[in-house]
Amino acid sequence: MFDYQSIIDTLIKGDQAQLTEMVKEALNQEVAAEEILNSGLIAGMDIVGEKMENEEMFIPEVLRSAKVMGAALEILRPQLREDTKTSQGKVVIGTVKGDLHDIGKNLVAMMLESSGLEVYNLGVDVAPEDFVTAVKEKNAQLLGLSALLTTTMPMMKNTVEAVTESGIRNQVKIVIGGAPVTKKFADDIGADGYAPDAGAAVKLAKTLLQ
Ligand code: B1M
Repeated sequence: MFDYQSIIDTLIKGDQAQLTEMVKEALNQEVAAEEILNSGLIAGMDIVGEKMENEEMFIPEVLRSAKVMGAALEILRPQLREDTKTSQGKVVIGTVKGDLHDIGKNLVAMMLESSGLEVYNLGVDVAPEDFVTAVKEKNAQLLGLSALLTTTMPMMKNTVEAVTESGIRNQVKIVIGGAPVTKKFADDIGADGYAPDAGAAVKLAKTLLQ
C-alpha cells in the first residue's frame, strides 16, 4: 500500500520540489494516477479546506498548497490522458464571475480534453457575457461552469440566463459543478446537468453531446 500520507503532508506544507518528486516516485512505483490524485492530492486539499475553516491555515498558505497541487497535476496530466486525438466536440469552461477557485475546474478541463473534446478554458472570474461571446466564437456545443463559493452560485443562474437571452440556448448544453453545487440547483436554474467530480463531468459531457 502506497504511503499517501506523505503526499498529503507535503501538499499541506506546500513544498513543491518535494511533492513533485513524490508524485514522480509514486508513478515510478506504478501507482495509478487516479489513486495519487484521489487518495493523495484531493485528500490533502480537503484537509487544507478544513484547516482554512478552522483558521489553522491562512490565505497565503492555502495559495501555496493550491500552487503545488497545480504543479503535481501537471505531472499526472499525461497519465490521466486517454489516447484520443480527434475532437469529439467543443467545450467552453470557466469559473463564474466573483470566484477565483480554479484547481477543480482545471482538473475537469484536463479530463474533458483527455477524453477527446476540444476545450477552451476561460480561466476564473468569468462574466456571463464573456461566456456567451466564447460559446458563439468557438461554436461550442457544451458550456461548463464552476463555482466553489455559495456566494457565487447565483452567478451560474445569471450565466444560464445570459445564454438564453443571447438566443443560443438551444445550441449549447450547460453543465455545472463545484463543491457547493447540487443536482437540484442545476435543475432549479435550468442547466442541463450537474457533475460532482471530473470523472462524472466527462461521462455527462459525452452523454449530452451524443
Ligand atoms: Co477558498 N474556499 N476561498 N480558496 N478554498 C473554499 C471553497 C471553502 C469551502 C474553504 C472553507 O472555508 N472550508 C470556502 C467556501 C465556503 C462556501 O462558500 N461554501 C472558501 C472561501 C470562504 C474562500 C474565500 C472567501 C476566503 C477569504 O478570502 N476569506 C476566498 C474567496 C476568493 C474568491 O474566489 N473570490 C477563497 C480563496 C481561496 C484561495 C485563492 C486561497 C484558494 C484558491 C486557489 C485556486 O483555486 N487557484 C482557495 C482554496 C484552495 C480553497 C479550498 C481549500 C480547496 C479548493 C480546491 O481546490 N479543492 C476550498 C476547500 C475545499 O474545497 N475543501 C476552499 C480541490 C479540487 C480538486 O476540488 O474544486 O471541489 P474542487 O473540484 C472538484 C469538484 O467540485 C468538481 O470536480 C472537481 C474535481 O473532482 N468540479 C466540477 C469543480 N468544478 C466543476 C465543474 C464541472 C463539474 C465538476 O462542470 C463544469
